[in-house]
Amino acid sequence: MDSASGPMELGRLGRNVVIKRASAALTALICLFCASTSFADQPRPWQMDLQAAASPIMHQIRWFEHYSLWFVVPVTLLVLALLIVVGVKFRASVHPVASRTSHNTTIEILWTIGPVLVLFFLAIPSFNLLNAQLQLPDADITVKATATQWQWNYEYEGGATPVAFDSYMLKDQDRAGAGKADLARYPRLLAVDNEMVLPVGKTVRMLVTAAPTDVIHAFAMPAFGVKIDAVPGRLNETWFKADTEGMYYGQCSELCGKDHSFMPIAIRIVSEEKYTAWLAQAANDLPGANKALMAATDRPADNLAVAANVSN
Ligand SMILES: [Cu+2]
Repeated sequence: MDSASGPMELGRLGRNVVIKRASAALTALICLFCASTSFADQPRPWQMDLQAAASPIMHQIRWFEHYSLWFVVPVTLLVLALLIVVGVKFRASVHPVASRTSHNTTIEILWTIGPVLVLFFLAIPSFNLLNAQLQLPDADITVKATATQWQWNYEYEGGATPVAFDSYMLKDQDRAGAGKADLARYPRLLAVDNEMVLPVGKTVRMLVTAAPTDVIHAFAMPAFGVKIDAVPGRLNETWFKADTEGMYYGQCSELCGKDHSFMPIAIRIVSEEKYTAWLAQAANDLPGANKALMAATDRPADNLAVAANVSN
């Protein structure tokens, strides 16, 4: 008895350590996800899922994705199961003489009606989503994005003083000078020198084009569910309404030449007051306006985990 209780005790201790380590790892993982929400969304290493939704359209896209999986997964499993059953049950060694059945009315009816129903249930919400994406609501702000090999130009329409600027990918040697050394907030290959700044909760109309003698690019912002071609000589239109403040990253999404992967899109979503102040200052002094906005919105990197619990 005594000799048996030793190993059992050890086993229990071992199990406790494993459970403790697992719960610590889980907590760390949860903290990691919480910390990441404090600077909105961007692609991450080994990301398997879509970026977190930050606009009504993207919420709808996420919903539709989950909804369609309820059809995709069962159909895939059914086909896999049928393949296995048929492969095993009707293999040559068991069934030396092949069946000559050529018709079965019940099966014909079932496999016609089944797919029709599946397509019907997929098509209705899909068309609704497409409509919501393509029907522009009344816009509060209009910004024109013009793509050139290889940067973006943003032009704020309708203001008293025009605000327009180029947005280039941030080079590593310029990070310190720009005050953007924090790689978590300003990731490599995604951070830019001048972000597009927009207010939270406002409907933004994006006019998207490419410079007249340029090539086709595409304006994409995954967290807002936006992706639209930038075609020379043609003005495309899309919209979004960001529902959370923070920094969002996208990339040119149409292969456009050698620096295609070096023309990111960065949008900083801030409160309406901060946006108004930034816009007024940006008309005359863009670097000053950006610096003031960074000072007002960016928190020190070591506070990210703490800041995660405070909405920005
Ligand atoms: Cu491009």
